[in-house]
Amino acid sequence: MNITFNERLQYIRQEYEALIMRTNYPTAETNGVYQRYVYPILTGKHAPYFWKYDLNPATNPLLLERIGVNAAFNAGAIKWNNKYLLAVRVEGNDRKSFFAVAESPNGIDNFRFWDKPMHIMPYPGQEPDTNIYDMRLTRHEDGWVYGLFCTERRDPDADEGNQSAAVAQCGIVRTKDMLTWERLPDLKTPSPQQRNVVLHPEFVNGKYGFYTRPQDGFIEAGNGGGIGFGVAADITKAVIEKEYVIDRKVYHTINEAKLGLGPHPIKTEKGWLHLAHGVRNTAAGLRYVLYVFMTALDDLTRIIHKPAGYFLAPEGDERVGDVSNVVFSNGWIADDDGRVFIYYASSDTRMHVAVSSIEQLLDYAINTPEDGLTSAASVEVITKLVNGNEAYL
Ligand code: M1P
Repeated sequence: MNITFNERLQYIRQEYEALIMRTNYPTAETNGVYQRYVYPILTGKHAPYFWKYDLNPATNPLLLERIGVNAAFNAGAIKWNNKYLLAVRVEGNDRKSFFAVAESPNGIDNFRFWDKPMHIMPYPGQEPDTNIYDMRLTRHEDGWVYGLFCTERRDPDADEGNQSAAVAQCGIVRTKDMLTWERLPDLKTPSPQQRNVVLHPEFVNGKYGFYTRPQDGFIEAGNGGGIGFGVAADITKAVIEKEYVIDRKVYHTINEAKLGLGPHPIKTEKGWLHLAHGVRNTAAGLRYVLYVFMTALDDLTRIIHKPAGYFLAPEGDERVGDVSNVVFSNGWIADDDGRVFIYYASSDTRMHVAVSSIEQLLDYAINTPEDGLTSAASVEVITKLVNGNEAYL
């Protein structure tokens, strides 16, 4: 049977609308700290069909897909005019990433991409970006919303035969309406490579505070592998003279290979709440998990609480994708009612949400035992808990 152009178009539209409008449900199981949801909130299939198909029957009579969208992941997040917005890393079949805003009325489902992706222009006089990804959104007290992202260019010192060596640095854009973005010069730091750079939402002694991730090589952390912090006097030509590593790699932990901050921290009365990713190496490759820590209100470089191990690790279907065994987060939203929407990606392929609250996250961060760094110390912590529980068994 021959399907006509119009029948096929109707089918494509229906499938797209059904996917966008699908209701999401909490999973049956929860650890009490956060609630996962059954369906991913965004995938490559959520990209509008009119980004992919030429809908003109004269130029595309067979209605073939012209531009493929491979994945939608690693999204920055912000609440804007009562809507939950994600600045999503969308990756085409051509491996190029770009940003596109998706909007939801409730933070959990019905995420719909705005009609066109964000068009990030190169900064005049600066080498154009080859690839851009992983935007962190910060509503700064100076009145702008900033988007800090990774800009990647081929390593100019690489041999002709090496077409994968890259230099990663931090690109900066800002907006007042989420529609038009002003490009600023890339951040300058003492480190040869930067990814996972995050802008602190408040001034720090009158300067802009940046969480950085100094790194020696594009993949390998080398000696620089930790979450750093530094300040710049002027964000329109931001230069950090000195980075202080505030959380570093530690042997036989979830972040022994490298680590990086996720979204900007949330201010609470007990300290700044941070979400970060930790990476370790395994026989199956790198494993990325999320962890939580807190820093002091009077000293952004002082960690006051750090629960042992991971907060959230890839589970079930999340474990498989383009880069398997990865969860990554660069966006969360602290809502007015105390809920916290944690947006995380799995395996560099799709986006999910987990819902928690400031109360739950503080309880988790403050009362989860810290890592004793040995098996014996872990057993001592469990034994203490069991002994205390005897009266309740
Ligand atoms: O593939 C996993 C992640 O790898 C990088 O993270 P990091 O810089 O910490 O190694 C990033 O490219 C990130 O986008 C990706 O999800």
